[in-house]
Amino acid sequence: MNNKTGLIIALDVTDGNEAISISKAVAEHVDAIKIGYPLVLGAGLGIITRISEFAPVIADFKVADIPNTDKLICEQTFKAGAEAVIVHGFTGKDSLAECVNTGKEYGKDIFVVTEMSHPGALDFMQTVAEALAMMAVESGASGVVAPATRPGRLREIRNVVGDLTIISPGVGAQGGSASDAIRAGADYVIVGRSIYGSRNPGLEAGKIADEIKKCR
Ligand code: NUP
Repeated sequence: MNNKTGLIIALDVTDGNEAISISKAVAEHVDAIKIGYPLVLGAGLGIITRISEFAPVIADFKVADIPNTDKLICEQTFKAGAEAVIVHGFTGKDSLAECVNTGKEYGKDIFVVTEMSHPGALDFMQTVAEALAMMAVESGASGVVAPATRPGRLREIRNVVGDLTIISPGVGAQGGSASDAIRAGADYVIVGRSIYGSRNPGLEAGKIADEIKKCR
């Protein structure tokens, strides 16, 4: 993933053709297209291969199982053409190590969730977020996911992970701002509904890419 615009679209539509047309419209403004269960359950795993024509695909599968199952999930996702998989860290060191090793076998990236961006993350995740971030560093993962909705927490997670890549969701529909997240230490912001739910996704993506450019 080349950091040109600092923007990743979260493409949570469920129709394959709509996903392709939005991918085309936003391609020049994004560094990656993040897809997840909504799109893959709606359109099939092959949608990863189709979307890869427009930008590198990050598969947000929040993998969270025993090591062997994690490996099988990551393998299938990389074989479909994903450049990166998002995994959970709370399953522990052995599960995370299996994901990271599978990523290395395929020459692909693993991103580890730390503190999520929604309010419910305060119930359990916030208390262990720094430990998860530290484990991500020690595991050799490529980066972490940290919340744009809490720039203060994003900064604290940046302090733990050093120069590891941070991708940061929660901009727009969840209330976070792209510039605040970048200033707090995010390398990339992830934006979903504000782009794919707008009348003109290409225009909206361009505006957010401009905002990021100005504060870098
Ligand atoms: O902590 C997280 N918060 C979050 O919103 C971790 C995530 N992976 N996401 C994902 O980012 C979420 O599943 C969705 O795909 C995207 C944010 O979308 P939106 O709120 O901009 O529509």
